[in-house]
Amino acid sequence: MTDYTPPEIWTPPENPGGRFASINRPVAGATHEKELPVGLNPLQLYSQATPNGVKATLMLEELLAAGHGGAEYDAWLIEISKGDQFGSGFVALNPNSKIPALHDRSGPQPVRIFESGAILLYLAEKFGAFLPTDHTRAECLSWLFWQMGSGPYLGGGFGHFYAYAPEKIQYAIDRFAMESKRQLDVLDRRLAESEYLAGPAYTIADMAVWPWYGALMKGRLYGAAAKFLSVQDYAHLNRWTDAIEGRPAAKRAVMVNKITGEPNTQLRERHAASDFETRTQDKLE
Ligand SMILES: N[C@@H](CCC(=O)N[C@@H](CS)C(=O)NCC(=O)O)C(=O)O
Repeated sequence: MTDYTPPEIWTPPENPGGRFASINRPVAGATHEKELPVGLNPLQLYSQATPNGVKATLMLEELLAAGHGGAEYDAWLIEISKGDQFGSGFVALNPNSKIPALHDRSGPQPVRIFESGAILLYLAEKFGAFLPTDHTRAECLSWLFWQMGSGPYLGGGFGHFYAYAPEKIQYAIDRFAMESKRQLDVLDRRLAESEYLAGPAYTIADMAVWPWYGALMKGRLYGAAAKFLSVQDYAHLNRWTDAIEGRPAAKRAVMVNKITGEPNTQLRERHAASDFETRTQDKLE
């Protein structure tokens, strides 16, 4: 138990501690001038391979795999621990200073898109793909928006207090473990009755949910969190996780803008499909 009593008016602590403390600020806007690089492809992605970033690269890689050549993209690294998201060029694309952000330069009028859910929907509508047009469309949108609302409880709530906070606060961990387990059960029950979240087809709803909940199921999030939350109990969620995990586009998507883990799993920037092969060759030589 902490003996902290909130003052009448909050002021930022000098040293908040914990991971990410150095990039947390109580104000928005740019901290420094920095233009963003621009490549030759129609779509410019500015991101990092966090779960929110992987949503965008998964959709782009799936579009390319499905033959939508107009989805060719340059993926530039925004290193959030270094504060790249507060550069003036990035803030002009996303006033909320969070990855991923997309710039569509394919038309006469460039279009900026921020928020991963908006990026998925924008691309689905632009290419007429992975968003059903039948009665399952509403189900797809429901699960897409479910992820946008639920993910922060798993990440900013459970993940933060379980893995990143400078002290282990049982009340906070219990509260968010409870909610995370409930969410896993929500998904498991849906996937017991349906192959994918929206219905029989793989859609942007799955692409929004898998980078978070699939990563948790596979032990890629928050250290020992998979064991702590007994993820093996969710058989249907496991089946669905494996199905997406096996997709070639998913294998590529998790590498893009990745700067942690084994070197052969990282592709710092992506500018062409061949970058994946070059990276593998580089490591072999
Ligand atoms: N709701 C946003 C969340 C994006 C987000 O939280 N991105 C994190 C990385 S996963 C970020 O950029 N954090 C940097 C910061 O908070 O300064 C989305 O879905 O795109």
